[in-house]
Amino acid sequence: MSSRTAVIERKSKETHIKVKLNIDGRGDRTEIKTGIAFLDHMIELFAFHGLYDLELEVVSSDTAIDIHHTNEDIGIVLGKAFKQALGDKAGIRRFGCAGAPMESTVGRAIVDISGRGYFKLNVEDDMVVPVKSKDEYSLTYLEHFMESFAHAMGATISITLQNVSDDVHTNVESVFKAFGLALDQATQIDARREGIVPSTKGIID
Ligand SMILES: [Mn+2]
Repeated sequence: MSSRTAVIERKSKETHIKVKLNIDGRGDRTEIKTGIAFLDHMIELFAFHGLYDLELEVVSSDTAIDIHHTNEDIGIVLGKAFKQALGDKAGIRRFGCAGAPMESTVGRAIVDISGRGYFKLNVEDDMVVPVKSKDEYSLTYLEHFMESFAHAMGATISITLQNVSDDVHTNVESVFKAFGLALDQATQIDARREGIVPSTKGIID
């Protein structure tokens, strides 16, 4: 199997981001510098549990406004990196499904590397409105991040949060862990499918 890696640099008038990814990594060789401490923690968890080697650097960004563009653009760059590293997607499992509990909260992620970018967040108990993190991170930002990732990668991603906590950290962390695990499953090679693109269409573009 050739190496499943990607190096991406994206520069816009709002952000400048560099990323280096190895899908077949160990998870503990990460260097995440987004400038948003909360998001560094979440992306590190994602890479650790997904067993990705990941370097991500936000060289510059317009966080003087707020974290909106930076959060969104990191999602775009990571999605592009996974898409590039997977190439023609021959042999991959394509689907992944995982859950991660944290205290009473459960984050569940279902991933289909379908070529179609779509994202849906289902919050099962929206009676509780979680407070924002110190970096102003919220479920709305989580939604923006995942949506950008899904569209840039060409993946259908469905996330469900059960027993929502009033601590945004707990909610978002359970989602990033579950997403790392589900994406790891979906990107793994199935030996029975050697060289075959996992679609009855014959391509996933
Ligand atoms: Mn934590």
